Amino acid sequence: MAKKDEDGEDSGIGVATKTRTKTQRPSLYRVLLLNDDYTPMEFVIAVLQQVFHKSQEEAVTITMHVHNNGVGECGVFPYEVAETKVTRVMDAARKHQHPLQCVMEKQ
Ligand code: TYC
Repeated sequence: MAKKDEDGEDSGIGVATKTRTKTQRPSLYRVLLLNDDYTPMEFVIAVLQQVFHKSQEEAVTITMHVHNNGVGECGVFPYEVAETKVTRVMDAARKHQHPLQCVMEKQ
């Protein structure tokens, strides 16, 4: 409660009661696709569209980037979302017997 001065006006003196609660932002993880010599381009493009909601054009750009550079980013997500996407990619790759690898790393 703020002190009132003799005239009953707020003196501006008081006890600070606000606590600064540190906001905990979730850690973010990059999801990366790794290149290999066997997974068909079309499969990688389809995965990027279905799992990462990329447009055809974005998916092609990322696929070519991975093909040319060995690794590329599909997106950045909170831990559990990143984990689910990695699992979806790896399950699809296994199902179609492609060696495609997808990993996550703390940003
Ligand atoms: N290098 C593969 C090929 O030539 C294509 C490919 C692209 C594979 C991206 C994996 O993450 C990958 N068929």
